[in-house]
Amino acid sequence: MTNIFPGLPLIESPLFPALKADWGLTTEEERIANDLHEKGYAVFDFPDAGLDARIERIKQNLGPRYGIAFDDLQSDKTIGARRIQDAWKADADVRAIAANQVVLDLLGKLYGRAAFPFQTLNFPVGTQQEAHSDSVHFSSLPERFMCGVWVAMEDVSPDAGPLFYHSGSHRWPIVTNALIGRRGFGGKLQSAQDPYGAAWRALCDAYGTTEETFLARKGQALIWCANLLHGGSHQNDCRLTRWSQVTHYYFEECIYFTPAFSDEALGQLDLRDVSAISDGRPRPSVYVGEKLTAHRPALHRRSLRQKLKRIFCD
Ligand SMILES: O=C(O)CCC(=O)C(=O)O
Ligand SMILES: [Fe+2]
Repeated sequence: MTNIFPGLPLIESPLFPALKADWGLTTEEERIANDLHEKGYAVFDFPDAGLDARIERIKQNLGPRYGIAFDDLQSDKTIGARRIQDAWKADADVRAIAANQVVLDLLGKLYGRAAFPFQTLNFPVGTQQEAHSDSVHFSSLPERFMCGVWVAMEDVSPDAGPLFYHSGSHRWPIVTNALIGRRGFGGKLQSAQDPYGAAWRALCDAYGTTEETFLARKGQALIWCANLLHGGSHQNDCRLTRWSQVTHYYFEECIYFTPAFSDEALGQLDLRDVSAISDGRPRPSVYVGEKLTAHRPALHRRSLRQKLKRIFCD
């Protein structure tokens, strides 16, 4: 069957039930596809026989950088840095998890475009972040060609601030500046999520959903769709760890930008310079087969100063 909507990820297309018959999915891949379509997330066992050894090496390598007394079982683990961004640059195991070929092939099948990883985050504890959608940070045109893959690096206790999500929220309106009546282009924010919290809470109230937590086993992974509301629950026991890695993926042949600092209708896009972790090559923004050039006046690339500032907000 021809896909009349190439501008939608296959798993988010209204034609999904008819289209998936042609993909040659295994039973497990079809379960993952169905879960993403219906719930906006899917859980699977991370496909890497060497994962346990990688996890141990990552903990050894990154552990000292968090400023946390991991060896003292009674110490507060939530003090200090709670995340390291883009550790893949110096850690081959973080990179291998991000660039896992089975995951890349799976995402490519599910979305109908080749996937590439562009950012990693490594957490030793829960983030305790409120419900949010990553789409204010990283979006694409056409929209929704972004996803996160969260990997549990230990069994997660209910008291360790597990990941939570609102099932089905990927189908809710995408909260953009236009939706909440603000201008974003050229602005500055302490956190790129700040302007949108009330809107996300209003949507949760309106749709009447509650948070579902993911009590993951070590080695389990969860894919979230671009617009799925998710966050980190309150950590009841500050002595616990909750080691995890999140890799964010984009898909080929899109425009890549930060909606929090864009006004799309005016052509004012805060474009992202993205490169694929898997092959190190840049992925310039492309719109329906045409590469965007930097000199277009309405388009804006971040200055170095803005980039440095944003590292702490993304
Ligand atoms: O691990 C968590 O608590 C959430 C992480 C998250 O929201 C993200 O990386 O996008
Ligand atoms: Fe997130």
